Order: sequence, then C-alpha cells, then structure tokens
Amino acid sequence: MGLFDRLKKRLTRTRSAISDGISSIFRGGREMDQALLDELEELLYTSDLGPLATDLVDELTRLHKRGELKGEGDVRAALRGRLLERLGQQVPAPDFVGPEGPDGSGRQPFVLLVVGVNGSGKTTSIAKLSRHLQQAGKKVLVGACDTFRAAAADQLEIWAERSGVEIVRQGEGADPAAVAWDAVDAGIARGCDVIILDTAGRLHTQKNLMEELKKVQRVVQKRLPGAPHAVWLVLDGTNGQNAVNQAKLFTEAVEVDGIIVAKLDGTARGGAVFTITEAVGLPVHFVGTGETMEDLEPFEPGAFVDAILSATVGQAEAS
Ligand SMILES: Nc1nc2c(ncn2[C@@H]2O[C@H](COP(=O)(O)OP(=O)(O)O)[C@@H](O)[C@H]2O)c(=O)[nH]1
Ligand SMILES: [Mg+2]
Repeated sequence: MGLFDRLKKRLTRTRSAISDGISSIFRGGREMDQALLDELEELLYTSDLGPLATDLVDELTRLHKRGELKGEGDVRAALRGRLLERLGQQVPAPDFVGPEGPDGSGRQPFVLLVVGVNGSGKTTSIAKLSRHLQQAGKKVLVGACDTFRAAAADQLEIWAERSGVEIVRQGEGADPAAVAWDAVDAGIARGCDVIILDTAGRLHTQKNLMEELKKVQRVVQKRLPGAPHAVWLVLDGTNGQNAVNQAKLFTEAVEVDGIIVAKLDGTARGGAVFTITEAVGLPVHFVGTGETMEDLEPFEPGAFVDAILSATVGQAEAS
C-alpha cells in the first residue's frame, strides 16, 4: 500500500470531517453562493485550519466572482492547490547522515534531540523512528534522557529491545545532560550512525525544563562539536490550538529544526498541521498515525493533502 492509501486509511477522522463535509455541503446539486462559502469556511475552521480557513474561503470567493468556480470539483481542486502552496516551504527531512570527522577519523553519528511536552508522543515517535532508520540499514542508539520518571526509560527500553536498537539509560533522577553525554559517547565508541535523545516534557517548572533542554544541548555540543545536528519538536495533533502554543514556547527556548505531529489518527482536526507549520515557520517531517511501530509516516504534502481532501466514493468509514 502506498503512502497516500495508508494516510487515507489512518486519517479517516480528518478526512471524513473535511472531504465528506464538502460532499454534504454540495449535496443535492446545490449551487455555489455566499451561504455555501460561509458553510465551507466553518467546516474548514472546525477542522483546525485556523486563520487559514478564512484566507482559503476569501480566495474561493474571488474565484467564484470571476466565474472560475463551478461546483464541488472546482472547489476541491482550488483547495488542494492553495493548501499545497501553503506547504510549499516544507523542506525535506535530513538524511540522518552525520558529518565527516576531522583528519579522516570517519563519519560521525548524526545526533537528533527530541523535545516536547509530556504525553505529546515523544518516546513512541522515537521508537517508531529508530525502527524506521534501523530498517533502512542504520545503526541506531537511543538515549533515555527523560530521567524525571523511571517509567519513561523503561518504556523506551522495551521498544528498543523489540527492534534491536541500542539504548543508554541511567536511574530515575539522574542528570539528563549526563545521560546525553553518555549516549553520545557510547554512540561514537560503538560506531553508530544515528543517536536519538529522548527528553523529559515536564519538570517542576517550565523554566527548569527549558534550562535543562539548553543544558542537554550544550553538553552534547561539548562531547561532539556540531551536534545535535537536528532538534525536533513532537506535538500532539489532537491538541489543536494548544499544540500551536506549545510550539511557540519551545521554539522560543530551543532552536527547533522540525516537527513531528503525533496522534493524527485520533483527531478530526488534522488541519492543525497547517496551523502549526504556519505559526512557527517550521517543516513537519513525520506524522504519527497510530500506536504500533509502523504508524509513522514521512510528511509529504501531496499525499497528505490528497488523503484529507480526496472524495470518497461510497466507502464506509473504517474504524
Ligand atoms: N493513537 C495514537 N497514539 C499515540 C501516537 N503517538 C503516541 N501515542 C500515544 O500517546 C501516549 C503518550 O505517548 P508517549 O510517547 O509516552 O509521550 P511522551 O510523554 O511525549 O514521551 C501513549 O499512550 C502513546 O501510545 C499516535 O501517533 N497515535
Ligand atoms: Mg516519554
């Protein structure tokens, strides 16, 4: 099954809200008019497209006045075009290839630091991503720098064992930066291609958390100059506007390069992906589409937009 079909199957809630919603607005061969456009705006808005909903409908209204919008097919095509334009600034995910070390010392590991609030899906996404990379032939090591709760490292360890990925951990309450140092150290010594660092998403205060993330970043940089090579933020796709606010908070504190939107299978508000990338100007690299290890998909604008916008022909919603 190709990416589009997999997304179509997993993102049924958002697709049903947007795509089936458009069908029902046009039901009975309804003519295009302002009332219809207003309904369309509301539909897009409730799918968490945020301010973009208004922009899109303004554009549709212009096209309609120029006589370029005849019916449902034209509306879908115009929406598709505009949504893809909005995702045009997406840059592809890095290839997870570390830089050449100095003086012919060989290739260094690519270090990815993963941040995000508690429960957003960091550990699960890291497990999926490390498996994905491992299956692509890379030697992966994960560092359990969420030492705030012992369960966090246990969870990562179970996933790592299952997919044969290496893990570096310490006890609950250990210094996360020390774990990060150890993980990078071990990754270099063992000739790993990729090191992924999991972090805590909650501390006693927000300030503590941000300070700790900065410290982890500094220590990693000290152990391996140039690292971390990427910092990704994991956001809970079911969180809507809240996810947007979190994205702003984190990007103010640490230099984030890209985003994973998790849990898109569980929401009808998948339009949040657009709102998030627009709000923080960062690319989405992967989306989480379920709770199993396979449920992580690369974010490709074309496949994503088609999956939430394409019309269903008499197909019952899969659950
Ligand atoms: N349905 C669904 N659940 C997810 C997804 N990603 C994570 N979860 C669930 O969200 C919860 C929190 O995930 P976790 O990785 O522990 O979050 P963390 O605190 O950020 O590390 C767990 O119950 C996961 O199974 C996803 O893509 N889809
Ligand atoms: Mg976790």
